[in-house]
Amino acid sequence: MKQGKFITIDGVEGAGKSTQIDFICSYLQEKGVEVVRTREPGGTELGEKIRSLLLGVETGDMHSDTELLLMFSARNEHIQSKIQPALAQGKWVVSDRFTDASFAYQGGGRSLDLKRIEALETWVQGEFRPDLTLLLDLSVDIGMTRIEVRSAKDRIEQEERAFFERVRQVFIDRSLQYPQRIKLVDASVAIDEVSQQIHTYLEQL
Ligand code: Z5A
Repeated sequence: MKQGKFITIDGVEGAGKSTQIDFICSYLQEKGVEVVRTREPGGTELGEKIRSLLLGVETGDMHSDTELLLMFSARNEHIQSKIQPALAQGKWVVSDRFTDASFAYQGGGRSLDLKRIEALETWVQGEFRPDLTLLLDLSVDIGMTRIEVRSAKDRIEQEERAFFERVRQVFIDRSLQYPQRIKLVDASVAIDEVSQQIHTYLEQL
């Protein structure tokens, strides 16, 4: 059976994920690959509704476990109804964020037990993991400066600086734990230089 590749891109706010996904999709399409671009939380009709609940400031306070479970509920829908069917058709799927974000934001940021997140990962995904994860790394300060121009912050973006430092640290820890899959990209340099690093990993894939 034909099987496409699953690429995810992650990192702290303002790391340049959206910018680099444009590059990744163009690059793959030039190679004749059929690409499905998607995002988390979201990516499906139901997932986008869950995203509104998760990120909407009007949602107000939410227990950290509820936040984690909603992330995985949206993810289950995403995998079952969008990602796996596309891969089975030989398409490549590029997702703006995936499970590493749950480890970083809910595990690091919210200080939830990483073992409990692993249990949910196994429940929802079994052995399913991305073929390649590009982790765009840069300091929290630079990332914040890049998104300062935006009008309003979402529910999670309103967290304090220490939250995002913990998020970044978990991302880095995971890139050291899974070096075969997670490639750390220096996202502090110019856009073209970030794309160049990503290009090298895409060629390897
Ligand atoms: N979340 C979670 O908690 N748990 C989970 O399991 C999952 C997600 C899956 C989703 O937000 C939120 O959900 C996120 C994590 C949480 N929470 N927060 N906070 P999102 O992923 O949709 O949005 P985001 O994280 O806020 O991403 P972003 O801020 O939109 O940033 P970005 O896509 O990485 O960056 P960008 O839009 O490409 O670039 C930002 C600006 O910087 C823009 O003006 C660019 O032109 C500029 N830029 C980009 N690259 C460069 C370079 N290299 N140099 C200079 N300027 C640059």
